[in-house]
Amino acid sequence: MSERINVMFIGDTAVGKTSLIDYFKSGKHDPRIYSSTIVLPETINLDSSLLKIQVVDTPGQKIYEPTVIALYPTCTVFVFIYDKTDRPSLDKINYLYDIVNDHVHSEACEFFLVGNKIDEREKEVVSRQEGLNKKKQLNMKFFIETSAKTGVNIDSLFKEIAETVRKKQKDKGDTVWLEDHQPENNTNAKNSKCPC
Ligand SMILES: Nc1nc2c(ncn2[C@@H]2O[C@H](COP(=O)(O)OP(=O)(O)O)[C@@H](O)[C@H]2O)c(=O)[nH]1
Ligand SMILES: [Mg+2]
Repeated sequence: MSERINVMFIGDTAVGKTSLIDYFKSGKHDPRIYSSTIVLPETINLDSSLLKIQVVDTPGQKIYEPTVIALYPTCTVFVFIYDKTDRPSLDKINYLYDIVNDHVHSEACEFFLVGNKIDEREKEVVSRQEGLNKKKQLNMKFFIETSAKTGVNIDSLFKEIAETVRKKQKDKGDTVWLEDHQPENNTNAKNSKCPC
């Protein structure tokens, strides 16, 4: 059976986790508050529908921590998100990073860092340099600043996620080709699926 790569969006409450996923899916911002979401498994197609991944959106509230922690070992790509207008949400990244690392084989995982709400220039309290420093400090693979309100850099973020997922699947010899998108004369991809 083909193994799906799970991508977890993780961060404090209201940093914009759900909004980022929603914007990527719909191409627009929905200002409704989603903060009460517990765990929202989202299946989205990436990269011209060639890859399918599962995105696990999570709440930031502490009472849901045990539920979320139980999902960590099922995920391979972790996208840590903070809000550029909220310093405590940046401070929380180290705390979340440590918990994740206690529950996964970190050498098999990839870690991304996202500073969201770049559109809120007047309220900004976390600079781009501080984000870059955090990425370096935690030895993460990728850092980007985004806006789930205006859409800035959302395509770049998901493109990078897609490339990372594709590489992970290739490393596993487990590329998932959707029915309609199998390349012609390429039987390898199909045959490379685990027969079990
Ligand atoms: N200005 C601005 N607001 C945002 C952005 N992303 C999310 N929001 C707002 O922040 C609030 C929390 O967003 P939500 O996606 O529910 O956060 P989550 O709890 O991390 O999933 C909502 O009111 C969103 O409309 C952004 O990039 N810019
Ligand atoms: Mg949410």
